[in-house]
Amino acid sequence: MTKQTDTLYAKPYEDVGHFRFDDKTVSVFPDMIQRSVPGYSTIVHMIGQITERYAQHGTHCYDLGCSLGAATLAMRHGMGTKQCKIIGIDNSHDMVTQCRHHIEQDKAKTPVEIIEGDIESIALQPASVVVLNFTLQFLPITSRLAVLKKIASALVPGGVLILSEKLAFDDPRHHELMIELHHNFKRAQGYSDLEIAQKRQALENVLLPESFTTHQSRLSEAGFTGVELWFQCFNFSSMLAFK
Ligand code: GEK
Repeated sequence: MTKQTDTLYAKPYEDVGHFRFDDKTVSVFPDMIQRSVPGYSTIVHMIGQITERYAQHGTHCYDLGCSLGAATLAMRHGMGTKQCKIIGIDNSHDMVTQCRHHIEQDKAKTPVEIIEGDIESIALQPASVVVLNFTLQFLPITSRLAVLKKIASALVPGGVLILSEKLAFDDPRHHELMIELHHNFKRAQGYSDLEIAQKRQALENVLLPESFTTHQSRLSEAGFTGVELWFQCFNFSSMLAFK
């Protein structure tokens, strides 16, 4: 993937507006997510390893909110020779166009289909691995249970959901501490205080983080039999939810 440096919030804006997954974001996305999400590469790499363990012959594997297909490709390469079909879904037209291009350049054999659609309304086929890598956090809170119920009922026995999310913390001191540590991480990645502040403002009411306990109880309510936090760095996490 080409890596153009993310300077979207480098100049001061009178009104930063809401963050959008448009062509400007797409052009800098690999750099943006890499420098903004601590542990992103590790998580994507591990999605490949978890797929290797959980993908079941003759089922589907989904990457919901696939963006440019990083997790889709990790799944494709982790799959080995198992005969599965991978489906990536994203509701950003610009993301989907660029994602299809990336997938075409990859020569692995597992079939991949990239669909432009909304994960709230799309129907799912029987699946063994479903990935929501930093996507659920962009859905309205009131829609999240229904999406998770749909995933739980599509998963075959022994299937798994990999759910990566930015977290909130119940204790306000811990919540602020994690935000501060994350901002230090971004500064160390070369983002200025202005970029950090404007991006934070743009994501206000767009990215809605929740606590691990909230995710855990919603996942149980949705029909998952167990949930484990397998990765956390500051306020960024990834969970496994088992069917
Ligand atoms: C990665 N998983 O690189 N339906 C479909 N797609 C959606 C919806 C929706 N309702 N809402 C948001 N999206 C990727 C990173 S980015 C995370 C995921 C981030 C899509 C949105 O268009 C975007 O591409 C993606 O979810 C979230 O492993 O930018 O922090």
